[in-house]
Amino acid sequence: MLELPRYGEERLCGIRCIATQLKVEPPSHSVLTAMAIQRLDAIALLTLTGTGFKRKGGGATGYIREGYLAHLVPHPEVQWSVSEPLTLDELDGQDFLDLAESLEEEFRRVFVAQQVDTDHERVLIVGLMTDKMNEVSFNNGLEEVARLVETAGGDVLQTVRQKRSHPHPRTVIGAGKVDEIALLVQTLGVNLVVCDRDLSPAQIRNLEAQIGVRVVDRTELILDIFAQRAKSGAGKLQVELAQLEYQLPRLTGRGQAMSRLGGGIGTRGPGETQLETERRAIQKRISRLQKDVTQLQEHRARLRQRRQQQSVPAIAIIGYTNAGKSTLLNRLTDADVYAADQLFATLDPTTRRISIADDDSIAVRSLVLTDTVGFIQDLPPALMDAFRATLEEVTEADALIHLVDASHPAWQAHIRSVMGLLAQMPIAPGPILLVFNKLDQANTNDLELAKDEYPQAVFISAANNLGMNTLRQKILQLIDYAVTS
Ligand SMILES: Nc1nc2c(ncn2[C@@H]2O[C@H](COP(=O)(O)OP(=O)(O)OP(=O)(O)O)[C@@H](O)[C@H]2O)c(=O)[nH]1
Ligand SMILES: [Mg+2]
Repeated sequence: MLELPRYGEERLCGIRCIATQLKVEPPSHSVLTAMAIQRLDAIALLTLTGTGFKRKGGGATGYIREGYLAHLVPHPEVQWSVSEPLTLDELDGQDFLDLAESLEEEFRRVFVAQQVDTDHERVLIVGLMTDKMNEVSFNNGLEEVARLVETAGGDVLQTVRQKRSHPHPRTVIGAGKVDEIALLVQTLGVNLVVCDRDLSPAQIRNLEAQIGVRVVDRTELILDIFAQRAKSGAGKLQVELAQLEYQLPRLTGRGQAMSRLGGGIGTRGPGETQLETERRAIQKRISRLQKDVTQLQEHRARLRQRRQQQSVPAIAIIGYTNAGKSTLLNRLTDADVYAADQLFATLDPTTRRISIADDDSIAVRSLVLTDTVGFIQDLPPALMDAFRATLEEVTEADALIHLVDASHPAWQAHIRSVMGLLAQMPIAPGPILLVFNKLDQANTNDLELAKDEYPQAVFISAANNLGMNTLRQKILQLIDYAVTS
C-alpha cells in the first residue's frame, strides 16, 4: 500500500483514487480500510464490462458502464459511505472538490468536539496473547495496563486483542491487526497506542509508521507514571535515571532514521553526529545520576546504622501496588501518607516509629515501620536499578510485612510477582509475615482459599480497622523471631 503523509484526523489527504474491477460489486472491506487509513478524499471503483478486443500491447480493454463511489464519513460507527451503482455520466457529474470540502468541514467539527470533550490522551490498548499465556492472566494483564493508562491520565477508548503463537518480529501483532488498529485510530480519534508488552525500538518504529500515532510500551507507561508521581528530590533523581537508562539503547533506532534524513557529505550525516552528541550527553548524565543514587544509598545506610545502634527493629511493608500499604502505615502509626485508589500512589519510602504493647506482658516494644513503593509484575529492570536506594529499605529491614489485596481477582498472581521480585534482590530479605488486606471486600471463597494455602497469614482491613490487634501481636512475634534468628 502507498504510504502517504498523514494530515491528522480533521483533514483528508487531497487524493482521489480511481480503481477498476471486472465484476459489478461494491468495494471490498480491504479497499475501504485502505481508503480510511490513507484518508483518501474518495474512491471511484469502476467496473469494466465486455471483453473488448485485444490491443497490440496485449492487455484487454473493456467499456466502463458503471461504478461505485465511496468516501469517509465522520461517524464512529459507520466510518464510510458507499453509493449505489452509478453510471459513468453520474460519476462524471460529481463535484469532488465540493464533496471533499464539505466532508472536511464535518470532520473538523467532530474533531474539535473531541478535543473539547477531553484534554486527556485518547488511548487504544493492544494486547497479544501468545501460546505461553493463559486467558485469565492475559486478561488480568490487560486490565492492569488499562489501570496504568488511567493512572497516567489517559482515557482508554478501546482494547484490541490478538492471539498468535508468538509475537510478530517486526510489528508484534500481524499485518491485518495493524490495519485494523490504524483504522480504529482514525475513526475513534485515538492519539496514543499502548502495547501490553515491551517493544523493541524497531517494533515501535514500524508500528508508528503504519498506525500514524505515537506507540508506547508498558515500561514507558510505568516510567511516565513514576515521573508524574516523583515529588521528593530522591524520587525525581531515581526516575530520571530510570528514564535515561530506558532511552539510551533506544536512541539508535531513531538515529538511523535521522541519519537517513541527514544525507550530508561524507559518511556521517548530520543526524548521526547529533545522535552521537546526544548519546554522549545522556551517558554523562547517567553517570552523574548513578553517583547521586550511590550517595543517596550511603545516606540511607547511615540512617539505618544509627537505628541499628539504638537497636530499634525495622519492618518494611511491601506488596503489590494498591494493596493498601500506605493505608496500613497510617493506621498503625500517626503517619499521614498519601493513600489512594491508584497504582504507584507512593514512590518515596516513609518511616515511622511505633510502640506496641505486648498482650502477654506489660512490656511496650518500639519499632520502626517503613512504607515502600509498590511492586508490579515484570517491574522494568531500569526501575529496579534506579530504585535500588529505595528497595534497599526492603532488603535491609529486619523483617517484612507482605501485604496482599485479598479482594483483587489476581491476588495469587500478585503474591507470585512480589516473591519473584524479592528473589531478584541482591540481598535476601529477613522473615516475611503475609497479611491479607481488604477483608471487607474480599469474597468468601477467596478468603477460604487463602486461609487454606497460608495458614500462618493474618487477615485484616486496614481501612476499616479490622484484625489490627491480631496483626500487632503478630508483628511482635515477627520481630522476636527476626532478632533471635
Ligand atoms: N475496601 C478496602 N479498601 C482499602 C483497604 N485498605 C486500603 N484500601 C484502599 O485501597 C486503595 C489503595 O490504598 P493505598 O494505601 O494507597 O495502597 P498502597 O499499597 O500504598 O498503593 P501504592 O502506594 O499505589 O503502591 C485506597 O483507595 C485505599 O482506601 C481495606 O481494608 N478495605
Ligand atoms: Mg502507597
